[in-house]
Amino acid sequence: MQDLNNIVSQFALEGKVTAVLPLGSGLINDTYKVLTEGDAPDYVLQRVNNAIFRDVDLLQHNIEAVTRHIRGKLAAAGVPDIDRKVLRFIPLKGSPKTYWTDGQTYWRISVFIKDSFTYDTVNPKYSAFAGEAFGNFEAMLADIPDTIGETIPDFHNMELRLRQLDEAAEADCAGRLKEVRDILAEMNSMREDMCLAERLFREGKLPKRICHCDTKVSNMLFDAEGRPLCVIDLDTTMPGFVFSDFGDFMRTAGSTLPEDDPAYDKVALRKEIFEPFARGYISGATFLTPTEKDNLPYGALRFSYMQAVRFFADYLNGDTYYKIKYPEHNLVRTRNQMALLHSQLDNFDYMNNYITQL
Ligand code: GN1
Ligand code: MG
Repeated sequence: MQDLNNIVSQFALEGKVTAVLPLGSGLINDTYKVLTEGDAPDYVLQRVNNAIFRDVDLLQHNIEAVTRHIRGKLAAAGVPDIDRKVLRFIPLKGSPKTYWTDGQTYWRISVFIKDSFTYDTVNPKYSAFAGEAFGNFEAMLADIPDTIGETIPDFHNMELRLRQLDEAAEADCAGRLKEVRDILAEMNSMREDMCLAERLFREGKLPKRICHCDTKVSNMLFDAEGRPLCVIDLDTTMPGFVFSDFGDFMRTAGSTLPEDDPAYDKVALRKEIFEPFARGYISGATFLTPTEKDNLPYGALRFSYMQAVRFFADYLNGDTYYKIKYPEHNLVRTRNQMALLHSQLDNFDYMNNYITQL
């Protein structure tokens, strides 16, 4: 265990630190809340997982550019209370850099937004606002002047994810494949359909835009009433297809159960979330082309499938990527995401009809 107080002391914080406590449920980085005395803000300390995010300098450069640009847009639009609507990262003492490293581990600190909450689900009323918020997020970034690099190259490339699955199955290094061949066979039967976005891109029919690329519902802050405040977890904000942001929200808030719940027969698409979220998203994402809009239901399928493929590949690899709490955790996640995919497939015509009339 590293000396967190020493790490915290590298940053130009206000107030005297009283405690550093674990926070959040992310599967990649380690997150802590830094409490301070009196009126000074509390903070969020994160250790960036540099085995996954190999170029932390690029990553923080992206995040600084994205938050600066959004801050400017909000100010220009006269939005009140901007500090609750966009993250603010703290520089080091005596340096403008917003991360600290001892050469092995990488750390950063942002201001904790007071009276904000994260949820693993969202009610129908506020999912319209959540859709609008993610749509707006992309709309605001459409004219960012900085170059935003890929913090994980080919992060949401379905063809690459399938190649990684092939490699994991081929190597079978944890000896787990024999028990779960049925899952692999089913995934393989869907490959072509799920790589539609990559084909459209090659044909010049689908653009890449700066997207958040991790819009699970727990990556948004809400106020006490449940209204969205601020989009967080900006590590994967990079060029991608809009399906990423639509699909990942539908995968999480748009499911009856969390991504690792083993009650597979109860996993289903929540229409009462899909409808307002789609409406909100389309109203916020003012730039959508017809191809992007028409394929949003595919975006939902794509992300349940992609996440199932990623969890499954990690299971076959012996759990080297996602944090797990028990040995079968990634398998349970895989089956859960496949159950969601089935429910979304059952509702594919319904989703298409709904989007068409918007
Ligand atoms: C990871 O960092 P976190 O826990 O918000 C993952 C996402 C997955 C998600 C599944 C960098 O997100 O892509 O969708 O877990 N992030 C990375 O819960 O791989
Ligand atoms: Mg997160």
